[in-house]
Amino acid sequence: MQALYAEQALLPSGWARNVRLTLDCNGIIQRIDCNTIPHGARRLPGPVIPGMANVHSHAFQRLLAGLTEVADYPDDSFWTWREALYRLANRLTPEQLETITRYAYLEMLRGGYTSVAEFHYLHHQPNGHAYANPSELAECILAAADVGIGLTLLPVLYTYADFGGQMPAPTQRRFINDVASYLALYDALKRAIGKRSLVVLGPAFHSLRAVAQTQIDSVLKALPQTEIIHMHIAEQRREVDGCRAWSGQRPVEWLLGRFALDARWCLIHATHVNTVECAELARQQATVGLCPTTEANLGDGVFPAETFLQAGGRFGIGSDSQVSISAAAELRWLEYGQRLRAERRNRLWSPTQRSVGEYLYTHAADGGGRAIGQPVGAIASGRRADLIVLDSEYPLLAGCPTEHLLNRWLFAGGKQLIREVWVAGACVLSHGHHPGEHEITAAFRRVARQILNG
Ligand code: NGQ
Ligand code: ZN
Repeated sequence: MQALYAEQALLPSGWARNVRLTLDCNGIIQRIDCNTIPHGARRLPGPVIPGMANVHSHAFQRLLAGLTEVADYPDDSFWTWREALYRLANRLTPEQLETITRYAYLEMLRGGYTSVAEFHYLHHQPNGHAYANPSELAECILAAADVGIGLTLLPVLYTYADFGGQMPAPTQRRFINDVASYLALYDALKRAIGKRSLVVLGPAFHSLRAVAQTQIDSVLKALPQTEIIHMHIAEQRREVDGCRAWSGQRPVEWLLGRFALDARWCLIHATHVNTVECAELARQQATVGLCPTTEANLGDGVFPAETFLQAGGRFGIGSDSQVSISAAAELRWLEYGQRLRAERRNRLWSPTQRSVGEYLYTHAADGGGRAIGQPVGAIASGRRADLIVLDSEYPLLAGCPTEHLLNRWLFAGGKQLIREVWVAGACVLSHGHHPGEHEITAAFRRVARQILNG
């Protein structure tokens, strides 16, 4: 038993004062008392909010962030970026993958993320042959989570290059499995994870470009217990056009017509959805995984968040291509996309939560936690004590009325505003510092030089 005490904490009912959290030995919140005194509890040095779930990460892409902003073609696009991405993906050794991932996860803790769903599709050797241990690369991801972040490992089924079962390109060889090899990998990972308390396993389908309906059916039939299912969808217009040419339907329309999209489903991007698709996704309680800084960077488009949230839709946020690793930046750009489109201010809020930052943060944390299958996303009993402690000494927080705290951070502050990060009742980051940071950072520098100068 352990107890924590905060003068201010953001609970599902709003900001509360003088809050005491009682945790069990697994870091799960057993009890919350408000308007109380510490009674020997450890005092947290600032306002406390729930840690954020990162619902969509390809950690290795951190090495490419900011290296694709030089114009190569008059018409640079997602698809030309993807060529650069594939070149990197085809060079990485298991050790390099682990080193980059561990560093990215350290940055995630610094950016306010206390758990991450890794959408992992790098499975084989560059020539497409399995490693002697077929789950070698996925186990590198597991190892990298030793920085103390919660991990939802999503091994990804990737079989085809495009709609209608197109043969994969040589540059995609590392990604490719059929249903049988995929399920064998899934099983091996279940064994490798064993009883690790901060790790959850779930299935993922890369996209409608990369898998066939019968494969989705077979995988879901083989994994009836799964509580989460992730998939990219409708990110680029070309993908919408390709889906229509192949099936006569838009991607989300196609999916809705064939699967009951319950609360287990997390659809990544879903950028190009119409009003009918928005309403139906919301009604079926699927989560959308929005990655606004990546979607802006890749020229994907703007998700119609106002329409989706008004329909009661659930969402989480993800750092995806890692061009930014900051929960605040994702939420800021989610709101700014809507403002730029509407030519108005303050778009995403509700009558009970008029603070844009508070509305976005609490919904993304709760929706994200659910989407990644971890008991996180709110300071509530039964949830894990994944917490962010804001720095009450930070100048912009001095005198800041409680209702503006999150807006100060999301719209005007930076990472310095995060004073401590807690995962499962353990402090993993204090003043931006992590006990392993020197080693983790030095290893990343070494790998970056090997790959970029080698
Ligand atoms: C990915 N990235 O899975 O990393 C993809 C590109 C592909 C985004 N969708 C790879 N943002 O389409 O094969
Ligand atoms: Zn992605």
